[in-house]
Amino acid sequence: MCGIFAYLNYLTPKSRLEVLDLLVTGLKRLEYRGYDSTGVAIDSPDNKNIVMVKRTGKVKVLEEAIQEHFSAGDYSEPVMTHIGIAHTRWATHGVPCERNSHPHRSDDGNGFVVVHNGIITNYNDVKTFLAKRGYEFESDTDTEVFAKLVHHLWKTHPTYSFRELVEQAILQVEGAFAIAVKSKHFPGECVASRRSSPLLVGIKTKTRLATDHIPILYGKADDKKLGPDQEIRPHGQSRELPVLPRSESTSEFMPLEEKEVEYFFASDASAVIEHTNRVIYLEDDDVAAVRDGTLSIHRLKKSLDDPHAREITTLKMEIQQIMKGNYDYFMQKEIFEQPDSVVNTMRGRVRFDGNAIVLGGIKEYIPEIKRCRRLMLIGCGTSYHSAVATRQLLEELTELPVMVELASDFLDRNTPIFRDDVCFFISQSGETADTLMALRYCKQRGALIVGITNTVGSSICRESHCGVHINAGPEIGVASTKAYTSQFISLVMFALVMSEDRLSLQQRRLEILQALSKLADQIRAVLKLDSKVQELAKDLYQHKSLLIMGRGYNFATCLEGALKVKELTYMHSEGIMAGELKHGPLALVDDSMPVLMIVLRDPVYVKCMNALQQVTSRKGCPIIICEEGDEETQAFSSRHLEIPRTVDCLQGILTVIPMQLLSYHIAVLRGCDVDCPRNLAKSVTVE
Ligand code: G6Q
Ligand code: GLU
Repeated sequence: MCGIFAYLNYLTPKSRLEVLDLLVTGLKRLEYRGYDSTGVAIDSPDNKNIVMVKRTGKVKVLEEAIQEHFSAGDYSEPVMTHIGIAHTRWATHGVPCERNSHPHRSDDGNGFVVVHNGIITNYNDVKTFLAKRGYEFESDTDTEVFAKLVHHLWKTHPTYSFRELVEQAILQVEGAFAIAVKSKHFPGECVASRRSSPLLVGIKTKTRLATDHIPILYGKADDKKLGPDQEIRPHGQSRELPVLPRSESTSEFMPLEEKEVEYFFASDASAVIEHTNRVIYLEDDDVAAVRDGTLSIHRLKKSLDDPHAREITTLKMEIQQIMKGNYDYFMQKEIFEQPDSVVNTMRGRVRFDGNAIVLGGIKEYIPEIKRCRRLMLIGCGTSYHSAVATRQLLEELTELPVMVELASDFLDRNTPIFRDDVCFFISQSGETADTLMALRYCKQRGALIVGITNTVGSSICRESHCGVHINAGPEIGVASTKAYTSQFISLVMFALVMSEDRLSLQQRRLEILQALSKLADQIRAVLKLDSKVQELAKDLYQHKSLLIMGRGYNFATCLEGALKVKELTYMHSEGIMAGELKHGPLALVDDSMPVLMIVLRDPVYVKCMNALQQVTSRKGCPIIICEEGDEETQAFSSRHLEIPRTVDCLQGILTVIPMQLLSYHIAVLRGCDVDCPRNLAKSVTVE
């Protein structure tokens, strides 16, 4: 989920030191994406080997290591053609350490080396397949299987080209990835591909390119099979390797052929813009290959709506702009990433066709968790709110008592903890001091510790007995947004796992699974409310306070919405449980107090309508978040935001998004620093 940068010079003399410099600069441009370790691979001076340098920590650390490593040996001699690959890693499989850093290699001789972003979800099946054939693994990553799979295919299919080998390997892997491969056996060639993770190719030539399009070459079914003994078993099912199609050139188009050319493969344009503004954005399952300085783009299967060619786009943006995409702030970008980040959280875990859920990181512990006395969910700030949001569903599907606790308060109270408690520690950063202290407190008392974090290898990860990585990708804005929705989904998936064998709950589970499958599209629909929310922000931004009311499954949205407003806009805001209104907060309501109410068609609808009437009869004119087409509720106010209908326990994901957008727009209107609100830090490592 972080960064790939690869550089190929063809008939353009460059020393290996210059190439390393380009690679390091490329990685620096991708630093904003967040990462935990780095690495590069180039050819050795005699071209007989590939040299790799990897480091945990910042690109700066890698740069220093490179200076040290390459000071001896002849790396300053210019070479006509060379390919170097580089990577920033955001660990998903295996802690950040040198051993797990990319590039990963196929064998001792570094025959094939690979950089990869994303997750190979069936890596365990591929690993078993390769282990049976004598491959030994040296890292904990999913990526390594890819390098070794290409090597296996190379050995069994000596006639295949480099590109064909990578294509065949891609056919075997599932998940989301962007990948770039370099090989000792195919000098001067590079093959790259993507599925759900971004990747583009930058092209730099001395003269203007002869074409604006790169034709796409399609696969043709071939009768070669790998043989019945060579099966990869995806998700425990037996599946023979498919008939392998090999793509072939069609005579209609010629690939891009240039004499002197440089190619850049990168996760985004920020890494290439200083070299060239001519780029091709690869589409899912495109395989881009450079051989003899010629770039070609291949697809294995042709679909009816495929274009004939990929267009070469001319970038007109500045680097700063590109890093944030079309967004002004990282927070805004992260809000809009949620249709993808929620899918990444579920990827490889939820199988909608078989209604099955596997959480690999806690699978072994499920029997023990089922025997526990109670579940405790502990966190701070937004992470705590994700516990509030899912508590009711956890109670329903686990039939266990569930306590939700703010880590700081939990410690202040010296809360009694028992050996048969299961304690969940929820944290985006995995480093929050209060949460970590609470974890240690519970661990000392013998409870089972489950970590729910976004940062592999963080302190909370390391000190937990087991856990779930939420895989939301790096979150840069201080205000947490996509981590919240991914924490929410991780806890929902846990509840679904716990109820797998409860017959009476099957209908409910099915309903939730179906709703999960529609969630990404529904989030997209909610994000379309952006301009309407912006208009509402214009009404609100000069006020001093905003009350946010709701109950049931949406109470957490009120708390989280109020936190977002406070931290981003410095305005007072309060999340109010609608049932508590008449016990005090109603006194605040008059015709000038801004109020936002969440009123959805769920089991507490009638009670929410009561609260709405209590507010309107005190001359309050609330903004209402309600369901699409719910005219009865909308009749109570001229200002409303309609969200799509989903199952009650997932509503909180859809209702929090307008709150994220609202706080963002108010902050912009008030001139606040959206990504770094005053007095706050992304990782709170002090108590
Ligand atoms: C919210 C903030 C903050 C955060 C907590 C806990 O927008 O980011 O409330 O959620 O500081 O942080 P962790 O989730 O990293 O433990
Ligand atoms: N899944 C790979 C790993 O854990 C790649 C992670 C990334 O996107 O950087 O190493």
